Amino acid sequence: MDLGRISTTGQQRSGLHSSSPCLQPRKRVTSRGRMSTNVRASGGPNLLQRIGRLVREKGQSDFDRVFKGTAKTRERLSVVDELLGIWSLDDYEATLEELEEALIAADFGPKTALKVVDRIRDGIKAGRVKTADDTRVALKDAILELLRKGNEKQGAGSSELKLSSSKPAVILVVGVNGSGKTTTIGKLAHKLSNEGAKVYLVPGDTFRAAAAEQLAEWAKRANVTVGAFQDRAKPQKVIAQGCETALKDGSYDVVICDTAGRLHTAYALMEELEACKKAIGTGTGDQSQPNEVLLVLDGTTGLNMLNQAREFNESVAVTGLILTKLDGSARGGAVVSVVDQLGIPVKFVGVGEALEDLQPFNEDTFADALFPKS
Ligand SMILES: Nc1nc2c(ncn2[C@@H]2O[C@H](COP(=O)(O)OP(=O)(O)OP(=O)(O)O)[C@@H](O)[C@H]2O)c(=O)[nH]1
Ligand SMILES: [Mg+2]
Repeated sequence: MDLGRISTTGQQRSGLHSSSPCLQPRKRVTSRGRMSTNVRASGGPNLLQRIGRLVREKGQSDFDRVFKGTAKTRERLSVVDELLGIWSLDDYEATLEELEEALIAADFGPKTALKVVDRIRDGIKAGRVKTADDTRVALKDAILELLRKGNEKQGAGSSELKLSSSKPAVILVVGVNGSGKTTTIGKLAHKLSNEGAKVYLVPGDTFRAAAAEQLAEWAKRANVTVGAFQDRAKPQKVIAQGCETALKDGSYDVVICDTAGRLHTAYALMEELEACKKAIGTGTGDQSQPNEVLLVLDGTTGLNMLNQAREFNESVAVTGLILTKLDGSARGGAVVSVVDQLGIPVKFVGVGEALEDLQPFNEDTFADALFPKS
């Protein structure tokens, strides 16, 4: 495949033409607006604003996928049941100590594990927690509360995608190498497209040609448009141009920018990422863009994800987390620690490699999956 000419789904073209079938409005009603940052979202003035909620609501029924995806973390936590099997109120301190260790072993992190155990201890002292079952419920409630509080730090409903009413709304996707950014973009594009949004993908990973090819393949599966790959171009230039192209076309609701994976400790690369974020404001002529900066965290990383999240947040002010590879990981508990300590909401979880394997994050579903009712 000639990567230099990949520009739209299933086609090889050298530029964007409004006469292209790929750029025609979909079957749903699409009102082509003026070419300005104030172009109204197609499908009604608040399609973009509603879309985050719609995507979340649709996914809520899919507990089975999240349950299956968290099997390994649950396995790791089965030691909790063993501990509670020998529960005695007279010797609760010993059990709480072991419980704290079990949570640390499941990557909840020492600070968060301590908080959880402190809450259970408070319950015991207040006489609310007496039996092994009470302790189990208190444990789940404590984790749920940390997730809820952390997720709501950026305001109510922060687990939903927050997209502006003007289009295109832009999402920047960042993360370390191999965390699942490109795969997640494909799945997310599919979800947004299913809700009626017209999506444009920007191949901002100019580090290697195969990255654009991979993104183009996902665009094809999700039936959305992808911008042209520019060999060895600066990513910030590609991103600015991609945003400008989508803006000028006028029909795109959402632009999702892929970026190359980078180590959170590589100073120059993190600076480049800041430039990529700024380029979105330049390309759209709207300094409030991107609406979302999503950090993709590999669920198999364990507690190291906390350092990653801290550094990425410092550079580009992360607005949401996506936790991938939960299906293959026993270390998903670490995300509780990130939410608790940084107050960044989790927006989605990846539970496989297929188009449908991206689930909106829901605290209750996640806690139920980790600690199912016995
Ligand atoms: N099992 C599983 N695999 C996943 C998931 N998400 C991504 N992967 C796999 O993880 C690998 C890396 O995914 P990519 O999407 O290429 O990751 P990336 O962050 O774009 O990688 P770079 O661009 O190289 O930094 C691929 O083999 C994906 O199929 C998931 O939720 N579950
Ligand atoms: Mg990639």
